Amino acid sequence: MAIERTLSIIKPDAVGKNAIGAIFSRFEAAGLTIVATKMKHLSQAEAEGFYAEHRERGFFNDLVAFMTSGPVVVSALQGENAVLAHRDILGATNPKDAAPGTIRADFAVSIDENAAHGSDSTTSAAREIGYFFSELEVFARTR
Ligand code: IDP
Repeated sequence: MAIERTLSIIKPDAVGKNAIGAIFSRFEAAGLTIVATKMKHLSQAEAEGFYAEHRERGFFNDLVAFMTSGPVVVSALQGENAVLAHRDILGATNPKDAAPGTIRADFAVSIDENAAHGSDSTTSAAREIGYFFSELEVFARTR
């Protein structure tokens, strides 16, 4: 089993529902360790840069507007197979398809406002963690 890191974003809808602690608890219950975290209100340029791969998609402007609509909580999570382990507990992108008990099934109402983001590969994770955190802000914690 590989020890990996992945990026989590608790999106404005879930922050607005006061669900930060509940979602953090799920990370820890799944064996993931929070090794960096901060609350931030993304600027338009930060949100556009983060989602640059989706720039040509029809939902891009709505996604950027949503992600800049309120504060988010960005975190780096570490653990065995962290990328997949995190996406498993997030559930499907569309909460209507998300398995019962997943974060998106429990905290999201629509694909546009789906509670949380998780990196989709170790390559994306490295880029996304570097997008929000300096090396000094990510702690080499072990459990
Ligand atoms: P992911 O967040 O599960 O990795 P992606 O396909 O990378 O899903 O899409 C990024 C984000 O863009 C999604 O989390 C969702 O908020 C939004 N999104 C994706 N597909 C659609 C869509 O068809 N309509 C509206 N928003 C979408």
